[in-house]
Amino acid sequence: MEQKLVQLSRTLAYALRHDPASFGITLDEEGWVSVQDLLMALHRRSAWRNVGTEDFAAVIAQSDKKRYEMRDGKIRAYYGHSIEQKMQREAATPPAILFHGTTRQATDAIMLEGLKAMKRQYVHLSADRATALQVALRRTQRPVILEVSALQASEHGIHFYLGNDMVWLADYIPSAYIRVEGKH
Ligand code: HQG
Repeated sequence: MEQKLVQLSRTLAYALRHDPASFGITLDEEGWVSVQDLLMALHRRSAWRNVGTEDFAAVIAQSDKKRYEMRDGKIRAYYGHSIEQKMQREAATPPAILFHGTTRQATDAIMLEGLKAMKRQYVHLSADRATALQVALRRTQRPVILEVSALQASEHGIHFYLGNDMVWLADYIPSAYIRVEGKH
């Protein structure tokens, strides 16, 4: 993806996940904002004076991950939010196993106190091992993959939510449902 689109994707993350107020926009309860409002907000910044809907579409089409969704004149982030106002996500029954890629240090804490959302609104889980590995490699060269007994946790009352088709969300996962799967 060309550098300008990488920068735009980062800017969208700030606007749609972390700090919409600094762009003068407000997200609705599911994280949506109108494309027109977002464009007007970006046009006030010199770097994005000429940005258009087609650039959002290019970010979405060319990214390695499905981070943003645009439809019916609105745009939102699928996951990753850290703002105080908690985004309502659709609850869903998860598959038997979900994965979480992390560091060795975090694993020690996670096996004691469970998986926490930390700075984000939700714990992020991966639908497959390869995706979890990618997530972990952002932080460490020695990833640990955790296997989460998601369906069982869900049957015991832990809520799971849809992010995109590779990312699942949860409020908190107790360590009883987590197994250290493999060290790479
Ligand atoms: C760890 C990226 C200590 C957790 C990725 C993780 C993902 C604990 C870190 C998405 C803990 C939080 C989210 C505990 C959890 N004690 N550490 N009890 N519980 N942790 O970035 O899952 O590229 O908020 O293991 O690909 O790494 O931005 O979560 O290491 O999909 O689109 O605390 O963000 O997507 O880190 O990543 P994060 P994450 P994007």
